[in-house]
Amino acid sequence: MRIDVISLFPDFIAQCAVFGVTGRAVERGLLSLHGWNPRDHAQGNYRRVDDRPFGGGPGMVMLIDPLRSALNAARAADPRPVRTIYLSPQGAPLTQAKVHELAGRERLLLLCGRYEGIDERLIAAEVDEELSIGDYVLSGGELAAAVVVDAVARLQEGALNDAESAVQDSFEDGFLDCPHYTRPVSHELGSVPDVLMSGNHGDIARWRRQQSLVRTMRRRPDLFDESALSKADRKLLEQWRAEQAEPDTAS
Ligand code: 4HQ
Repeated sequence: MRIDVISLFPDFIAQCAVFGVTGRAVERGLLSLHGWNPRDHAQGNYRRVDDRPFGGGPGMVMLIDPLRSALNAARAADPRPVRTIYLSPQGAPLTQAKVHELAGRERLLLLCGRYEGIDERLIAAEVDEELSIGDYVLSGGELAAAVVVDAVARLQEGALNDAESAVQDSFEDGFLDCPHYTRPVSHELGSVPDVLMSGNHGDIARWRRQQSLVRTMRRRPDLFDESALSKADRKLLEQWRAEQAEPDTAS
């Protein structure tokens, strides 16, 4: 997959492709990242990329033309069709389902705004989709674009090693991940739950599933719909509730 990023700080995006899973995806030829600076497409001695907002108010707004020229240069660099995405708090929330959809595309073109944002006419004419990485305000779209690049890169076939398999991650099945433990078995901070040392893979799988369910219910009630649970999941939740009601029966 090829990702092009329009940004006043293209080096920032390039740095995403250096470390860890993303770096490995680039090394393995699964991902290529290309930065485009609208300043290189700006006119005049000052190479302006922004101007004051009509109607007044604080801050600056990014100009249409340097961005449009950078977008067109990025599009022309590869013949395959490309989806243009603007990162902003006004966008639809980025979810793991959306990440899967984006990861299946051959090309993405990510548009990063600075200042107060981008002239709305450029967004209306050139952007296919507006995405937000969360309900908070960044000083630019670069970190949001880096989030998209990272989340999409690790889903490319062959990017993760076997040990890093994505299927168990939080959100892949709509629930939060279960807790994880490693050596030592006993530590002054506590011991590892017995079930994980039991060697009974059925019990371990059920315990992990139960932990995922309970954590999601408690920490993310917005994601949790008890009425949509399978019979098996409902049973795990009922068992957990019974244990809460009578915590001493095991010892
Ligand atoms: N910004 N999710 C404002 C964000 C953001 C977000 C990017 C700040 C766009 C103009 N982007 N600029 N949250 O806060 O994606």
